Amino acid sequence: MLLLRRCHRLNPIGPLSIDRNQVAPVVASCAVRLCSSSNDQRFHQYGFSASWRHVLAGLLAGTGAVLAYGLHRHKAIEKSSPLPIISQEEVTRHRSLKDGVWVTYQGGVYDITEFVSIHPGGEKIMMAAGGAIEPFWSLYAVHNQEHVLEILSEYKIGELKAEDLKKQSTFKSSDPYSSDPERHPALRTNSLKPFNAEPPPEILADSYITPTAFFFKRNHLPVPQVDPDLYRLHVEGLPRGVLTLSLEELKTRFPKHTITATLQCAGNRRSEMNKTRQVKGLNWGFGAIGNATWSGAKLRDVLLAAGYGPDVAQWARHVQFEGLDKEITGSAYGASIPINKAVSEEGDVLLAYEMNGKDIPADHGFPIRVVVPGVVGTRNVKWLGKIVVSAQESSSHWQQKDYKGFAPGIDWDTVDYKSAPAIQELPVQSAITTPAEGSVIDRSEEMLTVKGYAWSGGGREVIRVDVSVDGGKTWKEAKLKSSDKEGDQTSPPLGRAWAWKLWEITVPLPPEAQELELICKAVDNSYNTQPDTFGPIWNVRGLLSNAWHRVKVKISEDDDEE
Ligand SMILES: Nc1nc2c(c(=O)[nH]1)N[C@H]1C(S)=C(S)[C@@H](COP(=O)(O)O)O[C@H]1N2
Ligand SMILES: [Mo]
Repeated sequence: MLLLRRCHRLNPIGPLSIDRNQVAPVVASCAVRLCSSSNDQRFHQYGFSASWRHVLAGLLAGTGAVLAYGLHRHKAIEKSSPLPIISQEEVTRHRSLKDGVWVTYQGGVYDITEFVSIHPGGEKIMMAAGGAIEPFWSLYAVHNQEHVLEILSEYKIGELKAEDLKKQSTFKSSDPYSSDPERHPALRTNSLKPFNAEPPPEILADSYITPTAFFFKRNHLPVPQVDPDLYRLHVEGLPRGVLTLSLEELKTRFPKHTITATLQCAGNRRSEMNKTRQVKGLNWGFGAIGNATWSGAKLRDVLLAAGYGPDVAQWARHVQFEGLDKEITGSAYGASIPINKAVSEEGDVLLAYEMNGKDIPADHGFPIRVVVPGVVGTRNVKWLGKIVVSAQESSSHWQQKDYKGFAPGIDWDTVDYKSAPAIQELPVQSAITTPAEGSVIDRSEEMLTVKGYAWSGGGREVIRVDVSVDGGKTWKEAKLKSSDKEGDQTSPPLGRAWAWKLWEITVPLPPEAQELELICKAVDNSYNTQPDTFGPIWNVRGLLSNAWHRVKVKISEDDDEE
């Protein structure tokens, strides 16, 4: 806990990224490349998964540890090892099947010539020949690393000369983010690695459906590359055993449902809360929210097919999701939702394979992501690899040690993550997208149009947005839109208002004012509304930031009258 707190202090992205950033860069690279990579899937396909499992628990501490701690120990190993000491030069001479294929790993030298032909990843292993294998494992390392090490140990032939090992430590590790997809340059980037970005604020409410390219992207880890042909979804925890589904099966065995749903990160509008008092987290503006159509199989249908029934309902309380993106420790991104939401016919939880009518793009969870409408972004697990029906919540960091709310008096020294429930349904939210903070309005225009979005969690429909142009003294009701169609005010089914409403209001400019404070606040159909200020809802992680949105604009003097 102490460590965790310290991490939070040091790094705005949170404790996990910090580990990665702080340890030697080689460790960072060794961490990831993902269980979903086609390599891994190949392991499964060829039945290698058993033999490749359990590999490098120690390895993960591995490369970095060698550099930081192991280097000076290596000299001792050199002396005591029964195996010969081999120079890098010698290793480098062994780069073909004819001369032998040697690699180094953590200061050991391995002759893997015989292994090449049975390597599940095929010829690719030859790229590592004559050199260190660590940088390649940073690309292809998988959850089953421990076992790889076991296999490797059978081929050990010597110890690398200590001084040559030292040289290796200066290797530029390959970047686990190097295969992240291209992104639109218009996005406002909050963090590059992992990639976190939001659209330019002014365009957010210009389209009821957020264009995919501009939809905010919130990744905790590198984007895993998944081969759709090799992709498998595992459904576990049910008495009938594991149900494994290919992408094709998900698409053809279950009816396709389409919903329009808004996704919001718990950290949306954190930057405003941060102005009240400093919080820890990515400095999101009000763009960590977007509205898209999602198509896929209903989670309910898949769970029923996997054997969910009244007997399971007796004990099952949560549905856990695991992503194919992995932390340095090998643990996958994960989260869970209450079972009731998952199996409810009206819950509309999707295993989505389409976003806005196209295959879900890499950044948003290709090929499958969970869409849990009405529920905080973090539970909408991308690159879904595994579903587990359980009596317990997900044990992942993101379920247990993050994404919870605390009282304003709790700080990093007193926070007890066990004391608060995980955020699920989000509170009511709204923001002004135009005009932008600080913009100058021409007095001769006489009228001012204010636009924005409004949404509430849990399927609660926004029934009203109140707007003030005088700092909250007087209020007017904005016009709500339920699509891009002019005047569309259709209501969704009760309790299933998953999508935001856009709103707009045109008001006369107050005659004397030189500056205006514009404010919006939304009301949902439970008559929940937003608090007026951030002080009383301030929390150490800057989550659930939904106080009235205030925008100050200036009014320029009318040129004609000068
Ligand atoms: N596998 C995985 N799923 C994930 C995440 C992640 O990092 N990995 N980020 C979560 C968070 S915190 C949010 S807000 C949403 C963001 O979804 P988006 O990038 O499609 O907007 O995805 C969630 N699902
Ligand atoms: Mo998030």
